[in-house]
Amino acid sequence: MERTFVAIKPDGVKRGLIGEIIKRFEQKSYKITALKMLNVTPEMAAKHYEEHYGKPFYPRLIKFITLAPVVAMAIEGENAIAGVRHIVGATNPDNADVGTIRADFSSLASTNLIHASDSLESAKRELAIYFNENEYCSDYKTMFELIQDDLNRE
Ligand code: FUP
Repeated sequence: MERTFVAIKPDGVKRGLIGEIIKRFEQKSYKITALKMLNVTPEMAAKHYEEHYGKPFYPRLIKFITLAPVVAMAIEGENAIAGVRHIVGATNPDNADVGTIRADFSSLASTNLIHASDSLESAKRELAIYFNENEYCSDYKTMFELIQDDLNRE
C-alpha cells in the first residue's frame, strides 16, 4: 500500500471542481485517509515547491498556490503514487492524455488544477507539510478493501 499527497489547487476550488476531482479517485477505488481545505501560507508554498526555486515560473507558482484555498488529501492504495499521477495527467494539459483531469478540465500548465506527489519520497515530504499524524483516518474499510478481504479469506 502507498500513501500519496494530492492537492486541488485554487483554480479547481474556484471553478467548482472539488467534487468532480475527488470523484475520480473514489471511483478508482482509492482510499481517502485525510482531507481538508486550507489557505497555503507563503512558507508552506516555499517548502512544497522547493525543487522549483529559481525557475522562471517559480514566482507565479507561489503566487498562484497562495491566491485562494486548496483542498489537500492523503490517498492510499496499491501503487497509488503512479496510479494517481496517471489519473491526473501530464503537467502541460496539452500533453495530458484525454480522460485525465488535466486534459479534461485545464488548458495551461500554470493553472493545471491539481498536484500529486511523484515519488514515495516526495509523498512523505509533502504530506508532512500539510498534515499532522493525528489527522489521518485510516481506521475504516472501503468497499474495495472488503472485496479484497472476501477474496483473500481461506
Ligand atoms: P507536476 O509534478 O506535474 O505538478 O509538475 P512539476 O512538479 O514539474 O511542476 C509543478 C507546477 O509548476 C506545475 F503543476 C505547474 C507549474 N509549472 C509551470 O507553471 N510551468 C512549467 O513549465 C512547469 C511547471
